Amino acid sequence: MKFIHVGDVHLNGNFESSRGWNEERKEDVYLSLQSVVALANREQVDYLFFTGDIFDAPPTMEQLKKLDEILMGLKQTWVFMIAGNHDYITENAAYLNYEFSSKVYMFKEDKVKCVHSKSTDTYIYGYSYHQPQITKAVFDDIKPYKKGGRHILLAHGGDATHIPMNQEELKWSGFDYIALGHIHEPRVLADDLMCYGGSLEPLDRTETGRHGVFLGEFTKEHHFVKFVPISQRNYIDIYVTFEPDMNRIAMYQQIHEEILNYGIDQMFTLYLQGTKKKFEKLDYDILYEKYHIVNIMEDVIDEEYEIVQKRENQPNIVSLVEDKLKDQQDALKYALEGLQHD
Ligand SMILES: [Mn+2]
Repeated sequence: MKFIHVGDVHLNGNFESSRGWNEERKEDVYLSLQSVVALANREQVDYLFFTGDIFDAPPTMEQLKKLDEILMGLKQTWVFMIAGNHDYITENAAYLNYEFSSKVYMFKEDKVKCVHSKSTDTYIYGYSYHQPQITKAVFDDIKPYKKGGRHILLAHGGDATHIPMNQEELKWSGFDYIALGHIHEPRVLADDLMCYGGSLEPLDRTETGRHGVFLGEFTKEHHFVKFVPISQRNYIDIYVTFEPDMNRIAMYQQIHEEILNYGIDQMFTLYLQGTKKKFEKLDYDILYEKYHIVNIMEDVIDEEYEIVQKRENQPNIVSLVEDKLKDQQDALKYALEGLQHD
């Protein structure tokens, strides 16, 4: 039996609107979802688990239709999904009324429910939010309800106001896999057994690191779950160190090379450090324009002011000499030639 565990997708959320990238990032989330479908087909997985916050807010019928159309691309995979604290099920919610054309099972009830999938003898347990906050420990004392078969729990939350969970107890509860949602960093709490899927696409600049899905394969012989990167872009911190002998062009070049190392489409926080000449100033607007930069942090020391001043004064020597020798044309000629050769 093979499955893919997808964490918080947050479709239609507004990300990086301050940089004006929200439409682009919204599209990236949909592209990543397409990549998940492609991975499911390539790996021929039996199940796709969505562990809540599939949408950034309770979805409309049109938004569910768009999701449905993407999931129609699945060749053999069944989808199981729960709603989280962002896309919780309201009264008359589209989640309750929409009929999926793709092979989707949505956990709609306000209690833990179990569904049996005969083809692989797998029992899937799920629970959907019906309000944005839940302080009740819904999964305390939960256990697979029978022996035999495989048992998989889909759960969203884990903090005080979003279903508190005792991770240690959950780990030993007897499930074969516990697919968690809510925390946006992909996190393995127990190898091959319990993971937070993380956000499919990083949703704000604090979500650095890799983003993707967990791919699981459970057979009689082995049991493994591994992380597969999917996201279109990641947030990356890069450090660029300037040397005092670099001119502005060399500094831009250094930044460009660092960015190319990670890929030009990534989203960067640029940390500039080292020493530069005081008069070599970078135009940050050029950098923001050219790359996906979210922030520039500068901690660069300007080289000794004195040295800089000497150079800046150099052209004035010519005018000084011109002034002194203005009545002695021959002397002025030789003096200027001398200065030019310098
Ligand atoms: Mn959540």
